[in-house]
Amino acid sequence: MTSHWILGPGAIGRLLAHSLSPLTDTTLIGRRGLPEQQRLTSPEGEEQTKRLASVTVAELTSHPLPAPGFVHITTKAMAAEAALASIADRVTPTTPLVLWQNGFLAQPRITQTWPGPVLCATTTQGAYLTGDDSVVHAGRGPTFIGDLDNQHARLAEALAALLSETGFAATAVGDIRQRLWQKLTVNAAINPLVALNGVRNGELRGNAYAGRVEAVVKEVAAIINQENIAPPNGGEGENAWLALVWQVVENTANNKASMLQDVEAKRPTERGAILGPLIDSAERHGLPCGVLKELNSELAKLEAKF
Ligand code: KPL
Repeated sequence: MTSHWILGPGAIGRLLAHSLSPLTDTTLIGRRGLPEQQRLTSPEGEEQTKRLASVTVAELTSHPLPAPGFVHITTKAMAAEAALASIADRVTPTTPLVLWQNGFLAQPRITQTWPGPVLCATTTQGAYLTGDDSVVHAGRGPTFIGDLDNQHARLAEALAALLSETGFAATAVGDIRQRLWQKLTVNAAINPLVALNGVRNGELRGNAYAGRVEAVVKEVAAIINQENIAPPNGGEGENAWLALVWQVVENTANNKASMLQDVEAKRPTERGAILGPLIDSAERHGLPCGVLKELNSELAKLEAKF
């Protein structure tokens, strides 16, 4: 039985552990210990309590576990590299990694530096924690898995098949870079604005914010074009991106976006992984990015007060 380590027991990490644990040997790894009994509430409201194995990074040193078949990194984007470094000497360097981060920061860096295969996953599964022993699976959504250099299609297919068997619907794809940048575009248009203004996604449709959403999408559409990312749904240019953003705003109108949740909890946001790659790309290509930079510095000021 292939064993899976899940580094970063947040909401997606715990949802993964609940899904994988009947079929595989799964261990959650975090900085602090977790209760053994863990509750999962399904999107239909059904509750199930399971024993999930978990260890701290420190315990891994004193009681080494057999080397895993896969390491999933489910931390926030800016913590992924440090999390990997904290266990790197306890796994063989050819161990496949699966990166579950938002944005496009950790993925290219770890792909360049890790000797083994590095898969990236992008998911629209909705989940949130309600305590140290409880995660709510708020909504089902597809997950796509692939590697940035398209060299590990078989591995991505095997993992997607395993996840799908557990009910965590996943598909192996050959265009994960496109999909990560598409998601990043949507996140850049929604997350900073809702986080700075303390509103739910649907409120962006109002007069107070719609103009700023459009201004962000205008800058991002030009940048993403230079990154050779095709507009979504076979559409063209800025309008296709705007339509996608409004569609997601509509579908998630009642959501508190992840960046708003971070701000409310006074945690650092993922602005570096979401706005950072867009600003870097704009600067490389000599494109305007004043709106993105303004959002980034407003978020930086807010985080400085935490
Ligand atoms: O991905 C999201 C997030 O909250 O990070 C969106 C799509 C904005 C939904 O809330």
